[in-house]
Amino acid sequence: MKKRTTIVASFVALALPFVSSAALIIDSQGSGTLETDPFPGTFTPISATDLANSDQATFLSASDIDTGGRGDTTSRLFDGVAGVGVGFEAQFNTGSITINLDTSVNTLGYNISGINTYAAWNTGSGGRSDQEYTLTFIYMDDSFEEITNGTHYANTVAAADENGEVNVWTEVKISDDAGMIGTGVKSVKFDFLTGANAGGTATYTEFDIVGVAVPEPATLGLITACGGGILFIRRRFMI
Ligand SMILES: [Ca+2]
Ligand SMILES: [Ca+2]
Repeated sequence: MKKRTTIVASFVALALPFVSSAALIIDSQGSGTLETDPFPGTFTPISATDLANSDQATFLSASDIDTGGRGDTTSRLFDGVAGVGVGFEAQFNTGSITINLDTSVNTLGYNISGINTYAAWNTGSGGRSDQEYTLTFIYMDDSFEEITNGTHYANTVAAADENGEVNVWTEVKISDDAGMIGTGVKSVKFDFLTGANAGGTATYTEFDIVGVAVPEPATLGLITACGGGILFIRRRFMI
């Protein structure tokens, strides 16, 4: 009996690093009221090198763009900069957008570890920084999975003369305690629910998709071969 207990304990100890509880973490990182200091460095910074930044080889396109009647300003989601004011805003009155990653080279898709969304609005135009959306991953085999949906940041403090919402900017960081939200991803889709915002409009300023390409089998083989070579050398010299 004792031996069995020991074996089980050893198994658990060995298995622990690989245990995946796969619990999604939605971190409403913060918000602020100052137009002059949006997204301070104490929060996760806007990235200009994430998978969805438009000048990266990993970014393919944005498709199925539906801004709900607003003009198409969606290129501002992928330019690596964020700020407050109409020059930074990508506006949606509900609608959706699909962000496609380039799989011509990375044919197995991408392992996604983080989705960071940033919203900001000009105080002169009303409260539009609540973040409400459904996030869906589309995988290499064309299957899809809803990752999360609902209100991810809601202003709760009313302020006079600002359409009842006080925050100028909000920041939401989505991750998973298993490390990866999804593997083999080729596209990321957002469907917007902007009912709580002034005028039913949400003004986002950047969407960052954080992750790495899934290693190709040839790469894995090389790593295995290198590992085998090191083992051979160690054994050789130990003998
Ligand atoms: Ca970016
Ligand atoms: Ca931007």
